[in-house]
Amino acid sequence: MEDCIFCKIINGIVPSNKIFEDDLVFAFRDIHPVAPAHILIIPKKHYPNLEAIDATDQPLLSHLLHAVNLIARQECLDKNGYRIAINCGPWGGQVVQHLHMHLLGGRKLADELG
Ligand code: DGP
Repeated sequence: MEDCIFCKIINGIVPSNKIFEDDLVFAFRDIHPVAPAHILIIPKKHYPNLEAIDATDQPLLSHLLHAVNLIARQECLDKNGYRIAINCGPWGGQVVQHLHMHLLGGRKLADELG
């Protein structure tokens, strides 16, 4: 989508610190990290948020979670653990309107989610 910052990152129009890419998924470091490891994992296809996903997209969700596994191992987060968060909509704290997962790790995270 033409005015989406994450689509621009995928297309290389906006620079990013890319750490993983395959045919369906792109991952890069968050510009405002809240943990030593803070990685955004996004589908290359534009979906505004998780509510835009339907039953036909289930293979993509599975693919995104598999990418989490690969990235966690690549970034050495797999042993101590990490957290995945998906903010959805205004009350979920979503700011960028392109579906993304936050992968947080590198320190012990707080017990509370929000
Ligand atoms: P959310 O609140 O879930 O929509 O989180 C959006 C995240 O995206 C936020 O943690 C900051 C990050 N972000 C926004 N713009 C950019 C950017 O241009 N580059 C990078 N690397 N991250 C960005």
